[in-house]
Amino acid sequence: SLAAPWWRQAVIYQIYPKSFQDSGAKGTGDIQGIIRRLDYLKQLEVDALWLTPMYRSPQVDNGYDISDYYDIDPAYGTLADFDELQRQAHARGIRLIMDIVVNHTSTAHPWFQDALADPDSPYRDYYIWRDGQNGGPPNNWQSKFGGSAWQRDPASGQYYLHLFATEQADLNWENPAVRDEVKQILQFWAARGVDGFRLDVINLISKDQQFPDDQVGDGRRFYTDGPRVHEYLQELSREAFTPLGTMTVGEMSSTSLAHCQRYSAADGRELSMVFNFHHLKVDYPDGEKWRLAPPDYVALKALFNQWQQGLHGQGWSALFWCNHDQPRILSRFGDEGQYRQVSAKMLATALHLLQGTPYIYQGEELGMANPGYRRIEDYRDVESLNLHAIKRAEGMAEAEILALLAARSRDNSRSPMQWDAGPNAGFSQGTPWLAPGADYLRVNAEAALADPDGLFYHYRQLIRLRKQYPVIVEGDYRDLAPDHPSLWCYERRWQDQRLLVVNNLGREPLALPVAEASGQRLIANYADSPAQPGPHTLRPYESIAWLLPADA
Ligand code: TEU
Repeated sequence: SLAAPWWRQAVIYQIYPKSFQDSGAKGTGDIQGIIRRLDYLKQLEVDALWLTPMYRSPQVDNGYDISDYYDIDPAYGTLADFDELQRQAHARGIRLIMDIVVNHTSTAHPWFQDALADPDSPYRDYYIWRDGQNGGPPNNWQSKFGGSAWQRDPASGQYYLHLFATEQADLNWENPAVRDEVKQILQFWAARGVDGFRLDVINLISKDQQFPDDQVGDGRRFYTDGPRVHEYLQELSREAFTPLGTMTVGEMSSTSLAHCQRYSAADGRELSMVFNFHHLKVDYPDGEKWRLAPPDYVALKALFNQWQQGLHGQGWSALFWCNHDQPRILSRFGDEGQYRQVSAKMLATALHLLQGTPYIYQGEELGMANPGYRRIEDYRDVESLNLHAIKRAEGMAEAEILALLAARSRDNSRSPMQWDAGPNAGFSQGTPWLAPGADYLRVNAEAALADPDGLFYHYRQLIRLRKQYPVIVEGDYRDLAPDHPSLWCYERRWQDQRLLVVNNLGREPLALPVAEASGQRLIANYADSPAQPGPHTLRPYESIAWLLPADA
């Protein structure tokens, strides 16, 4: 059909099921809990839900280690619960996006168990095995969770590759049987009514078959956007996504704009849209996650400028500030104190008025902050626990390690959804698997819904504006103050519509260099923000969007 695909106007809500809603007293969220909260999501007016993995899994990496792609983990419920969720979501006009993790499987997956038990099994070649070198691993590649990316199998003496945890063995995409398995998985879930797929680290699936040592890095150059990745995605698109009619969003680790123009090309040859992470590294000194620095907003704006212009008319961005792997944006680029509401609204506006499909991560619409854990016992994430062990072995002081985790741990976004001021923040009747943030008495969904001027309704207004003004969906992008250290001021144009968005990224007042004299205010975060553009001093974190008259 000639109709624009649904996802171009959509806003998608990400659910981390383990932390969303427990329907009982297990302390972990489940599918019945999600069903119970569908009316809340309907009230926000989101178009679709992305559910992180709920398949059978030993849960070493909270479900990103799958042992059965065709079943729901009992911790979350049953396939019948899933079918009910699908029906109930669709009955409310909400679509479902499943997370597909096919760069690797759990080592508990029967394929891997077979491969381990018998080197002559056809499943041996589903994974990546190499002989060691000089009594050590085949090369010096590093796991993203710390240590060597290779693990030795004592029985055969060979090593298997795991770019993530030891319990997450990388699949061998060179083997056509693996690619056929992936197509079957996609077909199975599409047949169950799923509308789209989020593809985990999908730009890492094709490895340089020489498996060379990396003289200057951790090996990522030899598998990121690898030699056959576009070929594999085109095959999946041809044989699965296109015939199934599913949207796709690829998670692209350390990628480039040039590759993303191809991954998300408008002709649909590969994927619908792409996540990239460059804008969430502007507070990483020299790209190092485990070192702290304040955000560089000139760099942030330069990245958005490059990606907005580079994908305009060519590809499509997935826009996001938060997900289950990132600390809370409010704690990172906003203000948790006096300016909590205005800074959270500013960040929402600045992102949602860009070109692309915005994603809201659970609790972002409430202004949830990092939970402020102070002890290593508070953490659960495999990456955080590995980091702690590695830094201790290197001799780093405990307080310093805890400061790094408090800022950067993935558990910062995984604390339970704050529903109300009752016990356990309304998340569970039992002890939550991860402690809720201490601020839940004030910051919770019940309080948010009762505040007509609050953040929740600000997000809803942004969702409505996207449906109402095609310039938000279709417009181009121009940064009007690229060198300013804290003013983010951009213009979008489409046909005769012009949109001007001004954001103060900091708490110092800023004189606004706007020459325009007339326009219509679409959204702002101070009740008395000017209705018309013109000379104005932006207050702390003030953010305003005006629709401007067409050019003469
Ligand atoms: O994450 C991929 C990824 O590269 C990261 O964002 C990762 O969390 C980071 O490198 C750690 O510093 C995806 C999933 O979103 C994540 O939850 C999984 O752990 C990972 O893949 C492995 O499946």
